[in-house]
Amino acid sequence: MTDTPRFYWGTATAAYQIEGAWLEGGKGLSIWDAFAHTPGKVEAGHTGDTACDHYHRFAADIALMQQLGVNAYRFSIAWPRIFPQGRGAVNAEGVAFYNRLIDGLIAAGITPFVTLYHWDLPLSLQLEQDGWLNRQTAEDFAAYARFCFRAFGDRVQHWITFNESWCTAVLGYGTGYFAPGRSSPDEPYIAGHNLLIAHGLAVEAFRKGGFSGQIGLASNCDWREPLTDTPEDKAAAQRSLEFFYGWFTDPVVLGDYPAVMRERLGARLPHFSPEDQARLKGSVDFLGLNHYTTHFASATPPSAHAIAPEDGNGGMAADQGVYLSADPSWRRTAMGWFVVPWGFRKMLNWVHKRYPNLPIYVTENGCANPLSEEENSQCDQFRVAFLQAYLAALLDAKQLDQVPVQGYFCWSLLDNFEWAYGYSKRFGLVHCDFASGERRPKQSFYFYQQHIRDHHEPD
Ligand code: PNW
Repeated sequence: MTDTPRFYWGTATAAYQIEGAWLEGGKGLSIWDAFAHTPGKVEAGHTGDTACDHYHRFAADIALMQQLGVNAYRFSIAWPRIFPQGRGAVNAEGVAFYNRLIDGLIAAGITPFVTLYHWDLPLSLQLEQDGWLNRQTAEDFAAYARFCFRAFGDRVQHWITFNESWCTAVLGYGTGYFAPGRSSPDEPYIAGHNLLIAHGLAVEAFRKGGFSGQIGLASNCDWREPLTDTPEDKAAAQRSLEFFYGWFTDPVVLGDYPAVMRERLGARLPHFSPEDQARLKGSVDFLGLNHYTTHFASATPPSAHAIAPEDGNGGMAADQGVYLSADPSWRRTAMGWFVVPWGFRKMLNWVHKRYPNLPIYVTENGCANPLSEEENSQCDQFRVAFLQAYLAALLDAKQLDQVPVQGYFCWSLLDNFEWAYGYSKRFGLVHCDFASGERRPKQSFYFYQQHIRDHHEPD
């Protein structure tokens, strides 16, 4: 099967955020099951136990996507549904579920983009070996990935090993806002290192196994605009981008961490062995970018409108020597994230310039609507305006700047479990009533549907 170079218009979700059925179908527990069940970790004590009940309603969700008109769908496989203990015995019921989902998508003319890790590490690997602090978890991930390539690779041609390793490392091991809830200055760099090693091992298994298709990463990055024109602020913005997107992209394209990270972190940043380095260099067929917002960056404290670290860069500011701030006129989403469409265009250009020759997929972009529940359930005009502006910026980058963007995945198809915020933030094109499971397309659903019709590229 060859990959036709058409543009993919899609939506994205993640297993723990939508599936529910946390104790069904032979699934093992994940670190997010444990974290959400720990009092005080998630707003209002919400959990993903039922979420959107997608495990039972996936056929209806495929029908919604058909109605929307997308030709691609990015979802994640729950590792503990395949290997309940992280390794060893396979859970056939879990494999059967993803077979049904993949077959249903293909029958509907929707290309599956499969993420292998969207944060739901099997709990046993956390308890037995400290999760991503231990290289053994990278070996276990590679075995799980190899199993998925064999089980689903006859139909899946687009693979993403890791979603937002920055979040796993910084929020999971630095601030502790996300599972496993650890808080340390150095562990983010160790966890990040093992995530990269895991990616390298998985891609080696993919390529040596002779599977067809493409494999890459979905890494997040916010744009950093120099606060002033001084060389110091320009360098601060560049440094911040290298600590953010470069941290996980330089190694898989160029073979090592950005020089500025090594300079500033010294021995706190682990080294790759020559074997790991050889595996990593050139280990992506495309670049995935999850993009949500923009900040100003400066080398010295801004005189006004500073962003608190916990609001922006997750506490790694001291390591970077960068201060973040914002323009008070920028609108904010319900997450408090700034709406700056021109930052998206600059971000895409930066990625292409630093890593030429690689196609780019925008693997996530979207917003949590700040309007009231009533407006949010139908007339999500804030989201319509957000998408209108960000999609225009995308098309400018693609058409005017010649950035090789080949796909865009709106986050998210459905309102879902928004991690530490529980169900209090709604990112969906489709409203979900979490009590009844009922789905109802919002205004943004019809907006995106029309956008896809207007920008359809023939196969
Ligand atoms: C991403 N930050 O999460 C994830 O990939 C999705 O699962 C999530 O629902 C979506 O974006 C919206 O939040 C992020 O603190 C979580 O910078 C936190 C941050 C960024 C992305």
